[in-house]
Amino acid sequence: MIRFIHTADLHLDSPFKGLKQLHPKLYDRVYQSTFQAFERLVTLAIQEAVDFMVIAGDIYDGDNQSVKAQAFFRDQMTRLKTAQIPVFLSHGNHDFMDNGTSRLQMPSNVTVLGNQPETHYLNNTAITGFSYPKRWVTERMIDKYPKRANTEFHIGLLHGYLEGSASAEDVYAPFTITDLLNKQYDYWALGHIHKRQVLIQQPPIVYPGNTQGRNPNELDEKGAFLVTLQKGMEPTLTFVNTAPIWWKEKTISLLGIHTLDVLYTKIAEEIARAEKPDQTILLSLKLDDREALPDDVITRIHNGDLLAGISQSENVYLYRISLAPKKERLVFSADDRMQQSFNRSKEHLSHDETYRRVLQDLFKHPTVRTRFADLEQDRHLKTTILQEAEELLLEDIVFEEGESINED
Ligand SMILES: [Mn+2]
Repeated sequence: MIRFIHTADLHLDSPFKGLKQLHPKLYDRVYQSTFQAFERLVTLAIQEAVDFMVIAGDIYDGDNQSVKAQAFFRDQMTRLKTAQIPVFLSHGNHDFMDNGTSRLQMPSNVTVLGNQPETHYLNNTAITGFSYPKRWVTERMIDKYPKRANTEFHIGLLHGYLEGSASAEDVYAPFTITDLLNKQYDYWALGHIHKRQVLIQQPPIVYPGNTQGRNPNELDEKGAFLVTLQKGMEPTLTFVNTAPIWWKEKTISLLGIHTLDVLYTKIAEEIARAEKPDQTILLSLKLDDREALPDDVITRIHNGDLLAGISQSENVYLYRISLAPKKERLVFSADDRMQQSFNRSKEHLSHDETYRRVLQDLFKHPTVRTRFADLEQDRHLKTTILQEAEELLLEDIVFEEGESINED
């Protein structure tokens, strides 16, 4: 049996440039967050006495890694060394390997993978991976990975892009799930895409996501995986939240609210509700169903007066209040029949038969058929697709207040 930590995309010393307008005390907390997240993870590794740690790229945020970040990272590696925990790491597109003259030497428990896929051994485990020698590694590095070693376990480290995924990250060292499965390793420790995803359960193919969200678009819980592999047993993946700062977005309904006073109380309640132990929450509130709100209150939301006047709590900082478009009224008030035909189409599409027909290309795709056999039956997926389709359509046919629907 082996137990290890899989992490990636630490982005130490991210500058959080866009947040300089925050109160200095809060900005400092945000700035320290990438460091603190990793420190928490190292503490956990020591407490859990794991066998080793793997880091799949983007340890540092910048090309020229700050001395501060390197010194911090070395201190953390030394803590692991004292606890006799080896570390295998690769550099990614953000922190690719330069000629080494500007680097601090890591302690002896740390193995830095070279520029071509190479395999290292630790007791019964083989670990294969490579570091980026430059920012742009666009070739299919996966083709250079060896087949499974003759050890009890084989782990692949790969900082790269899953082909076909709709991620914002750039296409570096692309691969497909089939490529990975063909190598017959026991675990794929991926990095690069910041959204946490377990692509396959067995053998686990995993993006752990970054350890700390870096902007308001990185909303999911951030952390790393504690992994146990044992022959003949299901692998165990335990997600550990490491982020001291959590970007959150919440939509609240204002049905029936028509005074500033009630609205203010409602927002204060949401702030109190968002409190979490050991975390600072950066909260964005989206107000839906605001039809009953009078115009003067709307104006105070638009011009920032309300946000500026909210009393912030110690651990929850509300940084944005936005209004959802008044879609239903705006779009359909002009024409009743439009609403009716929209609803009819929606209902039509939600029939199982129609839904399957529309999506048959996806469901019949060979990769989908073999890897996600139940996709067609997945009710949750269907609900999500229908909801998102509706939102996208409404988004497109909405028009601004005061604008005429019959443009001529
Ligand atoms: Mn990254």
